[in-house]
Amino acid sequence: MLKSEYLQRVYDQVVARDPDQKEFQQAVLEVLESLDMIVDKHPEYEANGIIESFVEPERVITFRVPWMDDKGHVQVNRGYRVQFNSAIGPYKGGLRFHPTVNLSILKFLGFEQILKNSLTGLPIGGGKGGSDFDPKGKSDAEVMRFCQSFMTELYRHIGQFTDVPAGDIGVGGREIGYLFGQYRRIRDAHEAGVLTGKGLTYGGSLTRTEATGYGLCYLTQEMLKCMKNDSFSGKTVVISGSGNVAIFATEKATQLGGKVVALSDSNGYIHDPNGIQLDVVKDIKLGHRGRIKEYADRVPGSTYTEGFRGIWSIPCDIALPCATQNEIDAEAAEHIVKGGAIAVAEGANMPSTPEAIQIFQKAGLLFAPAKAANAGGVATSALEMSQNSMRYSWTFEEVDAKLQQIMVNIFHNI
Ligand code: NDP
Ligand code: 2IT
Repeated sequence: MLKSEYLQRVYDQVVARDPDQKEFQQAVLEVLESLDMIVDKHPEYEANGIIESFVEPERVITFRVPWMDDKGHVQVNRGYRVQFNSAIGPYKGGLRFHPTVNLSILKFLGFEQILKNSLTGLPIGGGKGGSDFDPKGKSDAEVMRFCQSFMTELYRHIGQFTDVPAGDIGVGGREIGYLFGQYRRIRDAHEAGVLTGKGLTYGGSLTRTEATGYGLCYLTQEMLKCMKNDSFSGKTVVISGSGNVAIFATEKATQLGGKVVALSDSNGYIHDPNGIQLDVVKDIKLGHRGRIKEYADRVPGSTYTEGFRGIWSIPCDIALPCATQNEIDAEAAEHIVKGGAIAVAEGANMPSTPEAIQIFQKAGLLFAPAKAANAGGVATSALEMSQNSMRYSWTFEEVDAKLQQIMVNIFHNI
């Protein structure tokens, strides 16, 4: 129960309107619980219906995405764009291609994106989109045909001043390339600022690929320094996932002196007590889109265990969940606390359940929530938009320095 009768009424309406949207309800409740501490001092919120507006997307678009597979069969997926809030800039947020995608997931992501984007200090509103299309096991040609069909519907709703999508789970450089190519053909214009995460040869920004994982470590580093006069140096780090965020979090945590001992995918996790060899992981994941299991076959002394939740039973000093929502439940959180961790920082969006967060807070761990900790990706997307507007490219070092400063600022703001 919320203390504020106003906030409780807003929350009850969210639940009544969309009773099946559990992830969205979870994300809204988290924010309303924070607002509960201050809302009484702001009668103007209720007087102007501010919170009611805040929890309702400005626009939700759903569309059919037919595409032809390699056998010549027509497949039909569902596409979405949730344009949540454009108060401070064009809608900005990634596209997720994963079979679990539905409106509840995309509304929770779009809702969190509003706050995350505003924390970056850059002029970007919040949105999210995607499809229940599963890129796993599809050929490049199938992914291309899917992306072209997806953009054939999406193009009319986006634009550099309207809505600027990017990547998320299942959407990386390959997909953004196919999407951008189709947008350019339809519009007959090279409007680079319509998508971010682009390739470097056609308007992408250096450091965007690394930005979410690097930014997560920059914020964690500042948190360790300011709250515990400590650092990554000599710390054992467990990172879940083995995609874009996890790989570059591993790279930066290692550069900062940490030892990353575990990574995972949706099937299971690897444990390498000697420290993960990132060149092997990159070869598996970025080289041929393989499974993380392969690492244990290639690196002596490492092991693979089926089931992705088990990764949290490995003792660590710093836990960086970088896979997906609700991956850390109460049981996993208990393991993290018992393992002696001092900090948890969320690279994924909403990876900790409410019960897990309570356990971290009770145990006195440092906890950096996703809206702050993983904002480096979208912040660098906004820097990509700046460069596109200027028709200019900054060096890796210039973008990286701006990213570091943004993450330090975010830490001090929260
Ligand atoms: P990728 O698609 O590159 O990698 C996702 C990783 O998470 C894979 O290892 C995947 O395993 C695993 N994973 C995905 N879904 C599940 C699931 N349901 N259960 C268990 N494991 C799963 O995505 P990203 O690295 O880009 O995204 C990871 C997280 O970070 C997401 O929460 C995303 O929203 C968030 N994020 C991403 C940003 C970005 O810039 N890319 C920015 C900010 C946040 P498998 O290969 O088996 O599916
Ligand atoms: O969750 C996120 O912040 C992202 N997937 C990145 C969004 C973006 O527009 O760069």
